[in-house]
Amino acid sequence: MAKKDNQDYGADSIQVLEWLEPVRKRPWMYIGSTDERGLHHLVWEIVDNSIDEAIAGHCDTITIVLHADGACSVTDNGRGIPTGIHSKTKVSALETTLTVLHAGWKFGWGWYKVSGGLHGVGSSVVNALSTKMEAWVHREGKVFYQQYAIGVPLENVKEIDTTKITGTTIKFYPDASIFKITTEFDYKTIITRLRQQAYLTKGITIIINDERSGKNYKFFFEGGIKSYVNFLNKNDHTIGAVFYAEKEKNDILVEVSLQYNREYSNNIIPFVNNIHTPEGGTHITGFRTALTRTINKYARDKGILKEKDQNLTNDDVIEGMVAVISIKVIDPQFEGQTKSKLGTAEARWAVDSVFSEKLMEFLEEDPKTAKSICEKVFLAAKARLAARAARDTVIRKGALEGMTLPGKLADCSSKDPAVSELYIVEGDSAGGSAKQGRDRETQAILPLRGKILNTEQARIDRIFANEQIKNLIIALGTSIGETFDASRLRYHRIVIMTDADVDGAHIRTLLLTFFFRYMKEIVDGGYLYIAQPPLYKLTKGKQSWYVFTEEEKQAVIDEHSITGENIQRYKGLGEMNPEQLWETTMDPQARKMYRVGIEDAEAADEIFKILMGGDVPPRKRFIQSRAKQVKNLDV
Ligand code: 0RA
Repeated sequence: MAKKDNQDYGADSIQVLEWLEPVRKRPWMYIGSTDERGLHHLVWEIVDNSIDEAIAGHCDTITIVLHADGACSVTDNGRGIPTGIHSKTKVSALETTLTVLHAGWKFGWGWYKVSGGLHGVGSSVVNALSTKMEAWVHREGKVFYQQYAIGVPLENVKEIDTTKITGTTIKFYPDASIFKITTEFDYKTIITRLRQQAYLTKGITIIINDERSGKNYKFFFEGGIKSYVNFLNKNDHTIGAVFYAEKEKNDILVEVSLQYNREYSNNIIPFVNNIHTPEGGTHITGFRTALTRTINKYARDKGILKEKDQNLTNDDVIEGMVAVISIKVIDPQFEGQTKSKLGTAEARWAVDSVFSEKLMEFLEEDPKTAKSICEKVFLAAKARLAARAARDTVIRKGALEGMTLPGKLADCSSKDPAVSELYIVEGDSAGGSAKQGRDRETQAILPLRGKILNTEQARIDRIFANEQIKNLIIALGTSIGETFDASRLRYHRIVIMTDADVDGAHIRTLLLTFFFRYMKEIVDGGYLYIAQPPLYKLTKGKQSWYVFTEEEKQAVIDEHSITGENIQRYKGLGEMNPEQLWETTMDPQARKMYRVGIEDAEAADEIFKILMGGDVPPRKRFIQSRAKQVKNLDV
């Protein structure tokens, strides 16, 4: 217990304020941003400390409460943050944790003390960005309590009660002057993240109570990442049993689970110390090489792959695979654009060794699954060879004709990709209006007739043979697949412009699927947009208004007392003349556009699969239950 009296806080506060100011002045340096994402980062920061306590084996239940007054609290049944005086800071360890920047790191608490996300800044930053924080620690038969305002303790740690349990509760109120966009926690965001964390920490129970809405959720997955693979595969026709292995090698704990399905895409999700690493890294390299080598070896040993046959490639063996790779490593090194790529060299060899050994055992012990997997990957290899031939034809054709641009394309005169825009327009008539209305210098128009191929269901060889897709690939200039080259992209703004009706939505989804599956770099690079044509034109005398939503329409009608006959509904882009199309949808000064991004690639993948996959019942269910959200996919 801190034995100081309250007067001492004068000196302490000054020390505290020294680091508080930079954190409050530049919060994004510590939590990435101050939008909704940054706000939720506060929750992850606090929850991750409890997860660390669970990974260390001292805690099995974590409860998150979203309070009606705007606070969030996180309770665990771990050992409780120590409350004794810390030798370095001369105040209690509890106070140190919550008021000294990077205290968790500096004092080396626990070797997995890295699950704190990629920022891993610690609880003190959450405290600094909260108007109020409170801590309760159950430990040594007592309940200790301390409260803080904007990172500064208001009093000493005090004993307020006796107790029979141990654990920690941290409650905080995000500061609205920092989180200007919103301070409201999103239930769904929190559920999604905590579900993932629950899968990654076998045997943990995570409870979320939303006192604002009365909703609550409880996660407990006995199987850990094996349950995760089952969950990810729930909408697909699976092939064979689920593989699962866990083993430690050279101080690196390796956990892998996988199962094949009948889809053509793969979904491989890697984690390091419970941190999602979308950019991959050494652990993924180890996984891929071990997978390819082991399956080739098995197929050769069993005589399925003949001497004359070529080896299966990595692409062949990952087609239709759902896998979760989770490793725990001391002091991981991260690299890459977003610091989400693992650089630790030892991880490659640990994953390779554990995974290849266990996978071979699995194939030997379950010959039925092994047979189904072999059939699946052989089919993939066959399709790859067919696709290569088809693609070579496309590329050769392009090359022979000097990369001749498709006749349907009305190109812009600028050759500078940075200012050039490609409008992909539904239908020839809207395409005609767009061609007339556009800015010829910077805007190119590619009309697409009818529905393009459903790329989720189609095999890659057939996709390349599709005329519409071929035109699009040639217009973009990047080529596709192994020869994809983002630096050859001819337009840095690619705008999907479809009607505001069901057919338009379908074509848009097809195009999005195509970009997600085959040109993900274009989405990741922020080059893909969706045009927003107006729904109505309202007129009164000489004045007119274009409105984009029903709400906007009502507001204008109310404000200007507009009558029925002065309301024009646009059913399709084709109904607008070139001037109107320019004014409302293409003029950079006036238009509305949404940039397509994948906040959550897995969620997008899921939606695409449900919407576009071969399995009808889940799609029907999805559309019926979430017709509203499907519309939001547009943004
Ligand atoms: C270091 C040492 C001990 C507990 C913790 C950290 C701890 C931290 C947090 C943060 C949230 N919940 C937590 N639970 C525990 C205790 C060491 C001991 O008792 O010997």
